[in-house]
Amino acid sequence: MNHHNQEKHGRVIAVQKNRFTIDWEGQELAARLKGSFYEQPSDQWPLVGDEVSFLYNPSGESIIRSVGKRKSLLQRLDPIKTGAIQSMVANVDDCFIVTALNGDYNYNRIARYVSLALQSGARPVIILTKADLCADVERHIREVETLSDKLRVHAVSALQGLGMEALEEYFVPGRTIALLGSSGAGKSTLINAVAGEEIMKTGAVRASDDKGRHTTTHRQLIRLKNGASIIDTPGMRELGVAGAEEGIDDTFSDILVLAASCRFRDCRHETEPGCAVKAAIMRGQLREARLALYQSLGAENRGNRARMKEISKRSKAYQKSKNKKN
Ligand SMILES: Nc1nc2c(ncn2[C@@H]2O[C@H](COP(=O)(O)OP(=O)(O)OP(=O)(O)O)[C@@H](O)[C@H]2O)c(=O)[nH]1
Ligand SMILES: [Mg+2]
Repeated sequence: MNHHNQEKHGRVIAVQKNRFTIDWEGQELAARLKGSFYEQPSDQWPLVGDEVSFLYNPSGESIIRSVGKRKSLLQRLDPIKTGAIQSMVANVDDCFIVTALNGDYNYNRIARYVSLALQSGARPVIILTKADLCADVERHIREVETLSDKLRVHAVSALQGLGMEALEEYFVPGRTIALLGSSGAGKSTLINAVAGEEIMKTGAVRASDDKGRHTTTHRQLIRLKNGASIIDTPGMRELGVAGAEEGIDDTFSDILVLAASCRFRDCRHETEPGCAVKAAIMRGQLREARLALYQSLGAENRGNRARMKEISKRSKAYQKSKNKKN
């Protein structure tokens, strides 16, 4: 059969600069982008997890022609370019937020991940790893559960095979699970345990602060034998929230419900009279720290949005002045 110049559909499993790897019916194909992609901003380029249509080339690189509609899209503040949003992965069903039960554990950081996961359209699932290193696993589970009623929380030890059965319900045919977390949290180790073989390289953490050494260097989609897909990602140093209003509101929906009863619609829950949020804190129904966390994430998100607007205004003005000269 002649496969030349036939449009096919596949899924992007790896991206390295402008070279793409596509899974097409179980085969891995090297691909590059059709030229017109280079006239678009690079955030329109295919991501790991994207469904793409491409021209099949059996003897060289296939050509990606278009990207399918995304059912979810995980984004964060770009850690390198100030004021830009970076897209990470597409079409994720379950976002595993992987945190180790050692020095890596940080409640406020988990709140950031949850806000971004809810914003993306994926379901956030907290995976507390290295349960074998922690004496009070139950307390941590209960603490994380207070973050949002939209969360599922599991504690596991991938090394000792503890609690892993509870994850089986996620790895079903056709579903995509992405693992996010800091370097050394145990993402790749978890993938190896689920796959039952050494697919990903893993690396020891620094004894002084439990931090990893960035062993995984690029995002990669792995197809498990049972038909589920799992995406490994490099550990993140920072996770800035931007464009995540709804995700933050979703995470702290209890505060929004309370705020609906404030006397003033624009109540900032500071010193206004008739503030239902402050009243809930007085009654012991809402923790002050939770309100503070909600407000600081919201402020960071708004600050980044304002900065993005400013940058886009400046770059438009620059383009205009350049066009005038030409
Ligand atoms: N004690 C214990 N150690 C674990 C567990 N899971 C992973 N580790 C160890 O933690 C270290 C880091 O694991 P990785 O899987 O490489 O971590 P990662 O999240 O993929 O890190 P990056 O690729 O750098 O983002 C390795 O030495 C693992 O053996 C666990 O359940 N218990
Ligand atoms: Mg890794």
